[in-house]
Amino acid sequence: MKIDIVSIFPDYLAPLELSLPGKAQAKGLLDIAVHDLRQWTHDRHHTTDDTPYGGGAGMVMKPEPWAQALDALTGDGSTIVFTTPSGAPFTQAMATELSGQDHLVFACGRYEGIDQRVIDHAASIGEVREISIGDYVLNGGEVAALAITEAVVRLLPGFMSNPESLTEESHEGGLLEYPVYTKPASWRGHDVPPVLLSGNHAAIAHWRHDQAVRRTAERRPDLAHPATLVDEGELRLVQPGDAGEIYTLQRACWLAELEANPGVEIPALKETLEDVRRWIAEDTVFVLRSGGRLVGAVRASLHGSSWHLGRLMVAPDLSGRGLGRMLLETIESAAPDEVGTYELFTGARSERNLKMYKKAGYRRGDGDAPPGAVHLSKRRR
Ligand code: JEH
Repeated sequence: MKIDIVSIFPDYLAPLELSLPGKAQAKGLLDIAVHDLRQWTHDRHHTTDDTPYGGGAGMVMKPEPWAQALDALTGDGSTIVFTTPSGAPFTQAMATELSGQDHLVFACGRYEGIDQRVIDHAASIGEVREISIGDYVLNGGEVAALAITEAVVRLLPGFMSNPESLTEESHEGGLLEYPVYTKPASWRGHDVPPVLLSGNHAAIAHWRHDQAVRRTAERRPDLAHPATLVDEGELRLVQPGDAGEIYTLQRACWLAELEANPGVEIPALKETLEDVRRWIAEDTVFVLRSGGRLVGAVRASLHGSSWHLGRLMVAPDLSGRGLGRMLLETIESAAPDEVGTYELFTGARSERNLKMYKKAGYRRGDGDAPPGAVHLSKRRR
């Protein structure tokens, strides 16, 4: 792979040419060259910026030097990457895509960015990507080009010393990593979790998966959980747009509950759509979709060290398929670390629910239940 990087601060990227992917460069797998944009200026002051048409703060990079740089550096099959705050968010999938190209040219802007006609021109001579490395403001595109280069170069065949670690990482919309430990087993009063010293490989795998799920739910609610993808459908954290369907499903489910428990006050049936919008924003809520249809949901909120579960619902036509149990396990595993007890209420005569909760390890709790309901609880294992 050939990588050309153009910047008015080439020193910023100079280490790339030498050290970083040194091994790959030495093996001839990779050739990185950094270029000073000013070599394509022709005035005495090597001017690269000018005032913006239409007014406004700051300066804009002039088109002529950029066009000359791109014309000089690109050829058939070049991919031209503009790092820009208004680019598409950089992902591991993009790194994989870029690592399959023969030639990348990074255009690193400064000031308020590059005259749009440079990007338009680039699209006529190569494949253009406009990429951002995240929603924060940098002073120029160099750091972004550096980050993208590092992510791409480590994917090149023969670059990473241990190819196993590449196949293992499926960071594309997956779970975050579990925490890692090394010797000593006890350090400054902090012990390595005993399961990791147990030699029980199944228990270790289970613990690591559980840690990964918890971390992901806590830190990255935007990520889909492959752990929660099942044959029957897709289990995801709720989104604001789910409110209407939850409202409708809730009315269907708790009407059946009212029939099973005549005379019981059922808050779920008194709620407005606005109420649903409020609690899906406040609580931890998972929804289950099947073929695009919302067929299940569950919610929980933290009260001290207790995880209060509720609104476990499954579309009546899909009952008896283990979907409720799956929602229950999901909301349990999304509980934060400090949770010691799961608690919930269900109808005293809701035989099906009672059976499922009992099977899942729930027992009659000592909490006050509203009339016609029972309080159930379970210790976290
Ligand atoms: C920054 C290339 C070229 C600074 C501000 C504005 C944002 C907000 N993830 C990234 N952050 N910044 C860059 C980047 C990438 N990739 C980046 C660059 C250039 C990349 C010049 N700059 C500096 C720069 C204007 N602001 C953009 N807005 C609020 C969303 C505020 C306005 C442009 C250029």
